[in-house]
Amino acid sequence: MITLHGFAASNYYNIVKHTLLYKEVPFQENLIFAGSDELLKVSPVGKVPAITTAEGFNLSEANVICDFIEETYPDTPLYPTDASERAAVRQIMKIAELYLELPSRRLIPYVFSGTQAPDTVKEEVRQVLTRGIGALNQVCQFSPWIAGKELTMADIYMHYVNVVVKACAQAQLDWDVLAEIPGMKEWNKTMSQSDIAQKIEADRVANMPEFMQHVQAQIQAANAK
Ligand SMILES: N[C@@H](CCC(=O)N[C@@H](CS)C(=O)NCC(=O)O)C(=O)O
Repeated sequence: MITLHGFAASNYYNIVKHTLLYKEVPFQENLIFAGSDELLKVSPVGKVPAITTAEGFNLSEANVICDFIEETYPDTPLYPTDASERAAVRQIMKIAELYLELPSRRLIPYVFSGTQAPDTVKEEVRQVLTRGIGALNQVCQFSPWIAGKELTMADIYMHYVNVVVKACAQAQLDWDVLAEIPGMKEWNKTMSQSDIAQKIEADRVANMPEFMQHVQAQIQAANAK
């Protein structure tokens, strides 16, 4: 059986968890936070998520893990068979990561510490997000799914990217980023109503207090240096 390493408050972790649940692949969860030696054994850069297969194969990076799951468990496919359509799905995921997720993540330390990011940082983040919004407005279809008629990996990926974008941009930039992409909010609501998304959200909420304790301990340790 696959072991999924990480914690339920992580949106990257939840991309993989949603994929496993959607494909009905049996797995067990190993609660582990970033920054531990145990995680480094299965994830070379020490980030969540990682998986270990029954054969003892370790793999990290959410989209790489999802592609591995897709290839290993091709039933209930999450990518189209046509190469162009498949590439279009990956394009949405890449744009979402580079131009929405990663710039938003620059604001996370300020969100966690309850401080405001410097204006220069905010401006840089705003510029990258603006590019991402422009790109997603060109490539997202919402007809009804993000890449067209079928639900794909891009739907799962974007749904969990939006968790971070929403929280960070609202708190630090006073900006409702999802409202800038017509159709995104309605689609996101549909995504959040699935049984899988609701289970993942319940697990995320349950894990939050322990995760925040971990974050506070890390902040205190850094301040003590
Ligand atoms: N590129 C990685 C990013 C994963 C990531 O940033 N995970 C966060 C948790 S949501 C993490 O482990 N952060 C700890 C760190 O940056 O050291 C992926 O796609 O899996």
